[in-house]
Amino acid sequence: MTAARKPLIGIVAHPNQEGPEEVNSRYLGRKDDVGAILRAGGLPVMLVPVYDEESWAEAFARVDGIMLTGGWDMGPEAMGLVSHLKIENPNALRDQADLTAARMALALNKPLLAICRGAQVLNVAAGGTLVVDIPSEVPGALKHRRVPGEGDVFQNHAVTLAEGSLIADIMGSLEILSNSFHHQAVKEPGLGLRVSARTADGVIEAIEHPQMRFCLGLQWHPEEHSVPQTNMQPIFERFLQAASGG
Ligand SMILES: [Mn+2]
Repeated sequence: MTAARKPLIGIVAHPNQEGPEEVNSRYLGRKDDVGAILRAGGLPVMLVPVYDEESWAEAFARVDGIMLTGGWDMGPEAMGLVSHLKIENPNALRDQADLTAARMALALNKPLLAICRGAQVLNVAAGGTLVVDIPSEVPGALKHRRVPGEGDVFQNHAVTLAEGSLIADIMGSLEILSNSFHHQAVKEPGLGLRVSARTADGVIEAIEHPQMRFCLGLQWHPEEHSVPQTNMQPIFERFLQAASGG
């Protein structure tokens, strides 16, 4: 008897944004993202931003699910803005690759797990808007990230999950503690998306698409095991279950 075929999860790799040109021409994936998929029983493969249209289409036909990962801000063009002073370290190549992946996942009803920046990309791909800079746009905003010199990378905060939502069902609770390391957030949800989690300051922490097999955008980082009180692995397990046709 042969083992069941593992679902193939396409993780969109990102351009290296640090250093000289020869270093910038490399594409990266993060150990924690890959590890979370492996632990949940999936086979992660990297999709690279230099694919042409035909390669994207073929890659999409083969993978069983798509994962968009964390990173720097989206650029103004990707968000439909002329410019914005508070955008941090955007990369047009990455925006284009992530948006292509999100749009194809939506169009093909492919299971999609979008983390942090990925959730923002998902929202923009569906026609939604973003809070470009939380501290200046959200009155009374909680702290959603730490800056260098403040110790641990992550700020932790409580998140309230919407009753009846996919994320509440996965977590088995309407209140969780999550890590937080983001500068932007979803503002107006895109077509078909619903808000399924917020922090006490009203910042949107999760979006999902109830009409899709599995489409979840999380503002926090479930792939990082920085909050021992909250087991995030069920998120990946449910994603893999959807990707394997369950
Ligand atoms: Mn947050």
